[in-house]
This record gives sequence, structure tokens and C-alpha cells, in this order.
Amino acid sequence: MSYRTEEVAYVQPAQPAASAQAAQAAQQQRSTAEYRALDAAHHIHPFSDMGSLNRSGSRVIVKAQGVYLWDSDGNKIIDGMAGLWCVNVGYGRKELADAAYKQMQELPYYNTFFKTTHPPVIELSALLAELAPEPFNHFFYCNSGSEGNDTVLRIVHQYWATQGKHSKKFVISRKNGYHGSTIAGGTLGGMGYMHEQMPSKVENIVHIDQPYFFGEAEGNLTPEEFALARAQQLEAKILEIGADNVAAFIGEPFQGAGGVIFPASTYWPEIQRICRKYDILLVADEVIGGFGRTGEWFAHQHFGFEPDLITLAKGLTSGYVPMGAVGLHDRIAKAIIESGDFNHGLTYSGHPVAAAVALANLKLLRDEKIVDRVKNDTGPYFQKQLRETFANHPIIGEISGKGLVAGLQLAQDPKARKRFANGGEVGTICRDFCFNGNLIMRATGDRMLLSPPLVINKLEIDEIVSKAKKAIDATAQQLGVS
Ligand code: PXG
Repeated sequence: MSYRTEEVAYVQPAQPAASAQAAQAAQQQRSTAEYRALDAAHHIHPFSDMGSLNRSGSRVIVKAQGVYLWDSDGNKIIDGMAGLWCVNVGYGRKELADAAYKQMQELPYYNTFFKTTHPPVIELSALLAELAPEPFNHFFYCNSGSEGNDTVLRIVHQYWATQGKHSKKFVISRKNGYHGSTIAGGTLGGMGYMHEQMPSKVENIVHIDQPYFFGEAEGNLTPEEFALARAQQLEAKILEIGADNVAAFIGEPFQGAGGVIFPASTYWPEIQRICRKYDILLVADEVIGGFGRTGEWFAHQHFGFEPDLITLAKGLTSGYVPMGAVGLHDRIAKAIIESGDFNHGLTYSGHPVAAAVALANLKLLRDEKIVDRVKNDTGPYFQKQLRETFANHPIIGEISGKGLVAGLQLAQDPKARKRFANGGEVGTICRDFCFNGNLIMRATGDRMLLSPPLVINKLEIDEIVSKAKKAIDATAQQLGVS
């Protein structure tokens, strides 16, 4: 996450045609200037330097359809990030709105604490069990990915208690991993700047290095050798702490916010081997990778490993309403079910409206074969277009990704794998060119990230790729490279 140090100078976009402006004005209650002034007066944004943002002004997004957003000045923007990696079915799906409307009239809220349940959460759980890999048949609900990972810690702890292994308390994760912004999520994540701002951290969480080949491989290691070495750090860490003290390892199958870092094929099998050898639970944080992003329903299926727990959020509801979940492998579920009270829950665990929307969303992903299309059609096309367009580009060092997610590494010397000094500066320049060209492309340091809605078609992919090319060319030109 690099919002903290970024300053987006808001550049006044070209004025839209008079009729578009009039239509926009008719829908809007306030002018852009009024919205900005009120926003600056009363709203604290997440991960933002508010002083700087209030001086430059936020872009006000007023509506969306398909893969497009519109701002309060009538600009049409193509969303290369599916919101924040979440709007998998695209914007404006009436089926989801209808599901929420119907559920709100029928049963807007009831809890699932005191021996009660309700149809939407029952149906959702059954459908998730059908869509998830075979051993995942039980789900616990929350409202976000962060809460999902907090829940993971609780389940892991309870599981080892049921096994009589009370000393298994440590959880190992990775530097530059992202697992959310609550205290537990932030501690699990490996973002130093987040750790610095926490009043205290969750105990017994330690980090190993990430499998970031382009930025961190030294010497002549191949990507496979490097990934293996990074996975073996897990073994070294376990031996250092003592296997009897280690409860779990958690990782995103590919790091999302950390820069769409795809480890080589040697990484996850080795992580799994080590976890099994030392009897350590393996947790896949599928908050970004889940629900079709790589062309598989879950990203761990792409990498070919079998976790014990999976964290879900974002694509679960395509972001239409908040919902998170944790999926439990049968083995873990059995232990939790037989362990007496599980003392954890949230007012909105299994919220009926969120569950109804999730159900409608998953049915769209399944019945419209959206995930299949990502795997066999749009995903391969997206990856091919990116790789062809940026082959031998003077500032592109690497393109990572699969399906409809990609990371483009900006580099000073691509062949020598030399990154720019002052990491993040060039990414910010490029991100601003995208922003002004009405493309949403996220920057993490000097990696440019794309993760469009999964319903994107080939024409829209072409538009993203050509806008990205323009922005990256403009960045190179500003740096005096061509
Ligand atoms: N795990 C992963 C892998 C995530 O990407 C979370 C957990 C936390 O989810 P919630 O719902 O609590 O935010 C995330 C969230 C970004 C960005 O700019 C990424 C996330 C959130 C906000 C911004 O890339 N990922």
C-alpha cells in the first residue's frame, strides 16, 4: 500500500459535452466543488494524507456500469482495479440489487448467535461448499477480510487447543504481505509503515521474506531456485522458534497489495511440504485471489496446494455489500465443531442481506460461466496483450500475473533487474498519467497493478492496455528514457 506517501495532484479534466454535463447535473445534488469542500470538511479517508488530499481535492465518483465509472464532472473512467480488487461481476448488476431489496423486505436482519439461523446464510454456505474445493464444507462469516484473518487466528488457536498442543502459538507470515488493517490483520501483514502506527501488535507473529524475484533475487538464481530458497526460510524460522511453538503459516497465494507478486511454481509445494512436516496449519488468504481472479475459483488451486483455512471477502459479494468469511477444511471444522463453545462472533456474522447478495453474486459467477471465461478466454487474452505490448519496453522489467490480474514492474534497467532509486516515485508519476487518462491503475511502489472486473470483454481489455501503454510511455518520456 503506498497511498501514504502519494500525492495525487488533481488535474481538472477536459470539460464534457454540454448535454452530458446537463444530464450529470440533473442527477447530482451538488457541484464537484461543493462535494469536495464538504468531503474535505468532514471525511477522513483511509490510507491517506488528508492535509495533502484536502488541498488537491478528491475525485468524486458518482456512478458505475460494467467496467466503467463516472465522476462528478461527467468523465468516463475505465476501472482497471475492479474497485479495490472486488467488483468481480462488474458494476450495475440488477440481480444483486434485487436480492438485497427482496431480502431487506423479508428479513433485513437477524443474528446467528443464539441457536438461530436463516435461509440466506444456509443457502450461501451450501453453495460455497459446492464451489470450493472438496474438503471445504464449513464457513464462518464476518464483514471484511481483516475480520476474516482475525477469525483465522481464533480458529487456529482453538484448533491446537483441541489437539492438546497449547504451546503452538506462533503464526508466521511474510514481509510485504497484506492481511488487513485491524490490529490482527495489520500485524499479520508485513507492511512496516503500518506496524509503526500501531499502539501495540498482536503477540507471537513473525515474518519471513517474500518471494519477490525481480526486486530481491541476488546472483544468478533462477526464479524457481529463488522461490525455493524463500520457501525454505519458513523451515529455518520454524526450527528457530521450535515446531512445537508454531501454529500456522499464512500467505496470499499471490501478493495483491504488495505488487501482484506471483511466486515461481516451486514456492507453494515447498511451503506445503514444510507445513506438513512440522504439523503447522497452512492458511491461504484468498481475499483477492478468491472467486475467479486467476481463472480458478480460488488462487491456491492455480498454485496447486491445499490449505487448511481460507480467508474470503471482496469477490464474495463483488463488493456490493461488505462480507467476509473463513472456509475450514473438514479436518479443522470437525475439531472446532467438537470443541465446545467457540467464543467469537460479530453482530453481523452471516448478515442476511449480505448473504443474499453473496448468493446472487456467486450464482452469476457460476451460471454465466464468468470464471470459466477468465480461465479460457479473457484471461489468456489479457496476459498476451500485456506481454506483447510491453515486450522490450525500456522501463518495463517484468509482467506478472495470470487470468485477470497483472503487475507491471517499472524499472530503470529492465534487463539488469535494476529498480528505480526512491522506490514509488516513478510509480506515482505513472499512476497520475493513468488517472488523467481516465484509467484506474494502482501503483504499489514502482509496480503498476491491474485487476479489472471479471466480466471485462476483449475490446475493454484493449482499451485498458492501450491506456496503460500511453501512461507508461509518458512516464518514460518524462524520465527522459525512450
Ligand atoms: N487480505 C488480503 C489479501 C487483502 O488484499 C485484506 C485481507 C483485508 O480485507 P478488508 O476487507 O478488511 O480490507 C485485504 C484487503 C490496495 C488495497 O490498495 C488492498 C486491500 C484493501 C484496501 C486496499 O491494494 N486488500
